[in-house]
Amino acid sequence: MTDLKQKDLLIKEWLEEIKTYIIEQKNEDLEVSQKTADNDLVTRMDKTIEEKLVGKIRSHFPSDKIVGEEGFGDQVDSLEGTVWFIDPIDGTLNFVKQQENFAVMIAVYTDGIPECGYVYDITQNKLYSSIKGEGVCCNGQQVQHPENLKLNEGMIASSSALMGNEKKPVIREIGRTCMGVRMRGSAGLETVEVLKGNVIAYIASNLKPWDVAPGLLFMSEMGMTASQFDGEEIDLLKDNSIIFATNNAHKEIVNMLDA
Ligand code: 2AM
Ligand code: CA
Repeated sequence: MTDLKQKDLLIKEWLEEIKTYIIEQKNEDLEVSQKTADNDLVTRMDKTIEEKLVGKIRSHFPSDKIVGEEGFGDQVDSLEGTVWFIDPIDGTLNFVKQQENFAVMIAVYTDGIPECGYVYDITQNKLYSSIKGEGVCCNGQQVQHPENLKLNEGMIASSSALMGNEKKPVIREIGRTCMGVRMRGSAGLETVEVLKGNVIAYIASNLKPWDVAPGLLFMSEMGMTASQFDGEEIDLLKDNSIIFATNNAHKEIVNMLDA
């Protein structure tokens, strides 16, 4: 078995442990607190899950670097070597308010090239995973490539922050050009909607590296396009405003954003 396959199995084992932990803890006090704003929350679970994952990575791969949302990782200013991206709970507001529509996310990159990525929809029991070159699977079953639809042939996903931003009316114009807008509140799960073909694009502003790291691999494995709003490559060392889309819809969205 290759090192990458072994790593993939190990990560999947860790994710199963995390799922069991979340299910066990779900009726306990989440100890919710605010970070940068009223709707930017963190819970005891976000912190504990990240701490657990960082501990496992450090014990198995001590020379790798870790970029994590809750600060248990490293200060990373270069993508040289192997870098792990961890979002212990993506969609924390959903986790607190709905106890569903959240995901645990991990991605591993070496010298800026993706190796593997994971988005685990815990309550739906659906693990989306990818090893570079092998496409994307859901619970081990290959996800089929969606049709390369144009903007007026499907719906888009976006964030409420971006859709409600009065300084960016073009986003609502994009929303009117397509068949409808859906907002799920988890960057990872919105990305999954794109690769399944449920929406033709996900457009969101100021996402953190851990919000997009697995999705970037998923998009390339599905032959779809991922970029920043201006069409430039996504940079995993900074915040990015991103478009994940079918190739046709991507071209139209970049043109509209540029107009
Ligand atoms: P999070 O739950 O891990 O913070 C919500 O539209 C999506 O955007 C979620 O995936 C959320 O990730 C992400 N996001 C990134 N930055 C955010 C912020 N400052 N406030 C709220 N959500 C943010
Ligand atoms: Ca998070």
